Amino acid sequence: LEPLYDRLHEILPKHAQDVKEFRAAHGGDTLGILTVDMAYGGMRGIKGMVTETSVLDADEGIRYQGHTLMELQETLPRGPGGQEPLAEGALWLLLTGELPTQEQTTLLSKELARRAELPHHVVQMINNFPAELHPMAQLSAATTALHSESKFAKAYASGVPKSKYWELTLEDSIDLIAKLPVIASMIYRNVFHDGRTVGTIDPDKDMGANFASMLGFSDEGFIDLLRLYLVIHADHEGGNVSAHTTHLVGSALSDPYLAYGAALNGLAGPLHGLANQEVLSWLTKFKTRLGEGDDWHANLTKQRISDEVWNTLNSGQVIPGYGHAVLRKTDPRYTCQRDFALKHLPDSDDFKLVSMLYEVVPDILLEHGKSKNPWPNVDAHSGILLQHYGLTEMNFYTVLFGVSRAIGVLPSLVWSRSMGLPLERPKSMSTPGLKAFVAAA
Ligand code: CMX
Repeated sequence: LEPLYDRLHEILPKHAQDVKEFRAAHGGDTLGILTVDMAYGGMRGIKGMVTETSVLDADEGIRYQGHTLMELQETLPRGPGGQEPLAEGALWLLLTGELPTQEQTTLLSKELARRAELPHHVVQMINNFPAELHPMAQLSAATTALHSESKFAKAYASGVPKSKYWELTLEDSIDLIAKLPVIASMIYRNVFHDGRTVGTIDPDKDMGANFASMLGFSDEGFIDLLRLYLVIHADHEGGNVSAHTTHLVGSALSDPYLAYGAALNGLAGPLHGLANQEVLSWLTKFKTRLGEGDDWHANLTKQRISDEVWNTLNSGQVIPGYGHAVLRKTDPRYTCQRDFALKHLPDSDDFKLVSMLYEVVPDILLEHGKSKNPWPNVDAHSGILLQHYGLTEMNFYTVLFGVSRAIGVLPSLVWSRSMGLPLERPKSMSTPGLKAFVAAA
């Protein structure tokens, strides 16, 4: 990986120096007003942390190092015969801020393949998990157990200087990103199939192709979908639960395995990554109510959708896949997947259902009057694409998200360590304390 290390040795220290000078000149400037509602309201809108890898605009969506996802679909290197960008290209971009060449992307593909092997104790641990344990709990436990491999933790224990932290964080991050598809595939084969390994890692193939093969899929359309999936789920700036958890736990100098294991537990929540499973579960129940077996689509009307959505809302539940803490327009990650569906499965009944929901749900959420954003997010679409290619086990969907998210948040951890960002420790207040503060102001 010499070319990557060389670039990062040029880029990151220069950036750290730039930050130092910026802080010396503007460290005392204010970034906005804090209100009592912000303290109670999940800190929405507080500009309280720095994430260099990506920035989310409420209307436009995410940009990875300044590039929109639509741009990246055009500019990142693609897999052989495929039309979708490679995750390795996104990884290079998020780490360096530079669009990679085909050669640099291939270098990363080969390196990820080389580092994929799991230690014996983690293989044993995964094989001993009961099939009833949710795949996300398995993924997070196995990730945490990889702590045994941490180069960062070993070097820290032997007194490595702070200036080297980012290099060791990078080593662990690349190792972990390489191993996650293997862990995920083992979990998939154990929980939903006979536990036997199917595909093996081919060092001449990309991450998406190898991952698909280990899951047991060879369809070119599925491989391309997985490549797209891995790219669009990778990063969503710093405040979302999984990115923020990685940053917070990493700020205690817990190594990347411990930090990302914690993040996966957050991703497993129904308001965050588990929403992709929740969407499919919601759709499946709705289809069952519409009709027996495959007959459901004959009874599908906008009125039936509207009734179902209102029933869900009136029983106090959220409509999974809709709404967002920051976005105020349709999530471009939804649009990328919709475009994929229009290209590859335009006649799918499930796609028609998801498209009709898109026409019906936003108006209902507006009328309902609670959600600040009535538009669909990334999770509203992913499930039906996976169903189309035969990955039907919805309890597994968040694991795919978990493999992808590492590609964004671990580079962010590398940037954080290179800037020497400190332990995260915001001030909290009690209600009596807030009341006294407001009274005295
Ligand atoms: N259906 C029904 N009600 C919704 C809603 C939805 N899809 N989205 C928001 N609301 C409600 C909230 O529950 C909240 O109600 P209360 O005041 O009773 O608590 C109110 O609208 C205001 O919420 P908000 O400010 O618009 O949204 P938040 O920032 O609090 O929450 C999110 C954002 C994503 C958790 C929320 O929109 C939601 O629960 N969506 C459904 C779950 C989902 O799709 N999550 C995936 C997000 C993407 C990801 O992280 O993977």
